[in-house]
Amino acid sequence: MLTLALSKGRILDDTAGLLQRCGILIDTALADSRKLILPTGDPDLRLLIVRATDVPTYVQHGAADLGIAGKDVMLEHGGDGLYQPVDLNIGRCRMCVAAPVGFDYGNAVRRGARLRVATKYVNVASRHFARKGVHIDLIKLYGSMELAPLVGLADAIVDVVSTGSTLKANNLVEVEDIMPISARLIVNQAALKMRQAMLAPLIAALEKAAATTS
Ligand code: PRT
Ligand code: MG
Repeated sequence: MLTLALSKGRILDDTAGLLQRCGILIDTALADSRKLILPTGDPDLRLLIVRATDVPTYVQHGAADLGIAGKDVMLEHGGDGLYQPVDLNIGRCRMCVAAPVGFDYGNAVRRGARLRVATKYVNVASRHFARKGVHIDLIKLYGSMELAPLVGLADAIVDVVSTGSTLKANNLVEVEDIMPISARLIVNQAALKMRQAMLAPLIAALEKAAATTS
């Protein structure tokens, strides 16, 4: 029996579509229920539905053999003990720096101002600003980063953006693009060796389905 950990929330629908194209059927009624372990049409494959940021933890410790997690999540986690063999081409968005309309971010950076940056992506943000030589004070948040600059908690935020409508609705603009983000297949390194025969066909099927995702 293989165990695949999936993120509940916004990428679950796209993930279910991808699995379907690999011939893995999920009972959507069950997926909408409160069950945390779901069977699939394949008696040798079950799914865990967990919080996005917990997916790498389940896979790292071998509680799941493999998982699907955003690159944003993997960058924060660090990816220790995990193979990331496939870009699944779903959950596309971009990591960026955003600031209030009217805040001259470029000027603040040029004159070496110390910026207060609110984010849940503290590792990505520290690396990004260190690379640019910008001094920052990081403020760790767990959600709704967009609020922070509106109430004077921060000068800027680092967050993922897809349509841009959340930024717009809160009078914020993207001032720097950090990197494109998409969901990744992650595999427990020990499982890849020990359970190669079961894992290889599933990884190959996911890779093929991802390649045909527009
Ligand atoms: O909700 P919870 O705290 O449990 O976890 P989460 O918010 O990290 O997970 P979830 O389910 O919201 O997102 C899971 C994954 O989806 C993330 O790890 C990303 O890889 C991917 N993803 C893709 C996104 C977005 N697009 C996205 N737009 N994750 C979050 N957003 C948020 C963003 O943070 C911002 O608040 O959506 C808002 C912006 O959306 P637009 O369309 O207005 O730009
Ligand atoms: Mg969320």
